[in-house]
Amino acid sequence: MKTTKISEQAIAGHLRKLERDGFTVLENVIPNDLLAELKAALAEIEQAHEFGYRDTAFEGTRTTRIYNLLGYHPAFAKIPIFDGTLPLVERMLDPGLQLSSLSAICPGPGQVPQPLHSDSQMIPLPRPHLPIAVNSMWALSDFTEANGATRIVPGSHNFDHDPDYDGSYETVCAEMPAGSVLVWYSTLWHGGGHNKSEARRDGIACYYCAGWIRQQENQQLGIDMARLRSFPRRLQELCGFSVYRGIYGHIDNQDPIELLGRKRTGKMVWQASDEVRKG
Ligand SMILES: O=C(O)CCC(=O)C(=O)O
Repeated sequence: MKTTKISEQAIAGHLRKLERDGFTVLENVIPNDLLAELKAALAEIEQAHEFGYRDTAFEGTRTTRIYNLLGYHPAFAKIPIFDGTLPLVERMLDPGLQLSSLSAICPGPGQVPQPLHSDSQMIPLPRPHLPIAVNSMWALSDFTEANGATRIVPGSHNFDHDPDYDGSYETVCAEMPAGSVLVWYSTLWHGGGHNKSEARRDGIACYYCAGWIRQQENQQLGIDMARLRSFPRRLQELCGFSVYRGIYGHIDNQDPIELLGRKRTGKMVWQASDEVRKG
């Protein structure tokens, strides 16, 4: 079987591009069978629920958005831990990262451009700052200028402010074929484009954050326990069933992974520091 794992060489190249531009595209990294599975899962949940269009300008009044995807279908569990992307994101943050949110973002025909924004603009830290979150957009259909591919202001991840909600800015369009993934630092200025085509643009945004800040979606409460127990361990950790650097996220000195019937592997900070003192 062909490996999907991103190589060290590819990671190094993408990190260079990310440092300069704030974004990079991993072209054709999603295997065809996974792409087909995700499209089928999206169609299945849309048939089962009446999601409809959203009703705010930011979310898009001609856009189908489905939040908390992990709660709806097991196929989506493959996205956050995909080895073609996660190792790159681990290098942009650190391996203690978490999944911040997983949502489908599908602007339909006639959807006007989304206001430009940065994904972490609600976090009250002076910019620029160290990386706190990383977003990625999985292209389930081709992303073209005509169907509203994500618009980007290259280099804006290093600006000292966020964009004005009604501002007009020079952007480039992140066009990519279906099966590709756009990755960007949360501080990058970007927004969905104008869908002037006759078809929907289907994407899934897989948003990660550092292990020491709050997740955007509350996955510990939003996904039912039976489903959480069925996830691979790494996904459970990303969903917040983990302890960052042996302290953040503990429950009564226990690792929350134990609530899912697993044994903790790392030491709590107190045990680790006692061992250091004992020499
Ligand atoms: O749809 C897109 O291309 C970007 C969406 C986005 O940035 C958001 O909703 O925060």
